Amino acid sequence: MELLFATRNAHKATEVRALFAGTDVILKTLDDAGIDVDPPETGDTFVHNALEKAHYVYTLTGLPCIADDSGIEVDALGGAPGVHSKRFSPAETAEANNTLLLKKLDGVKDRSARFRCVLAIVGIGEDATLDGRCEGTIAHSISGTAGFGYDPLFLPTEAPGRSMAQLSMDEKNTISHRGRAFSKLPAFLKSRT
Ligand code: ITT
Repeated sequence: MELLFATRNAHKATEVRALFAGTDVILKTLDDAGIDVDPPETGDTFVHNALEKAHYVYTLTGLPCIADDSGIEVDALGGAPGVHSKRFSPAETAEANNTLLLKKLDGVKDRSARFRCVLAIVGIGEDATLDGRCEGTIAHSISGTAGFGYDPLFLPTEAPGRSMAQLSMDEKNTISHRGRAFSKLPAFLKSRT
């Protein structure tokens, strides 16, 4: 089955491609399809934004579409940055976002956090969402160079002593919010075809 992945984030696309390599789920990104749009995300929840992105591209193309809305929730910040993870700092770069997060947690003891991902599927029967999460804590400094975004600051509970940015892509996909949400996709597709 071919699905159009409504993302402009090359890191997400690389991770998800690795998950489906050698399977019959064929993913095309917007770039692959030559579609030059940036799907809107105007809501306050991952579910709203994931469905909004998938709908936007489905309306343009009529092709079955999926979209991922994801982010990091920090308990001591009341769940922020959450859906605003990408635009947490004014500069909107990973480096500036991580610096701001460290600043906001300066002197804070409770550093518990989680990554969340909602995967929306539009155009295969009723709209649907699948989700995944990964629990951990925010480190006191960055480490590692793999991955993207907040990975260098995130210490997954399931990978003691390493940040998400110190895991291989396969290791990240096994425990990550995105890996968990997308690993539910084959069974979902089977149930709809
Ligand atoms: P698309 O909407 O085009 O898919 P995006 O980067 O705008 O790409 P989101 O709105 O879902 O995606 O925001 C995701 C942000 O959350 C991302 O930019 C990172 O800051 C953070 N994030 C999500 N997943 C992450 C991961 O696996 N590792 C590190 N940071 C992540």
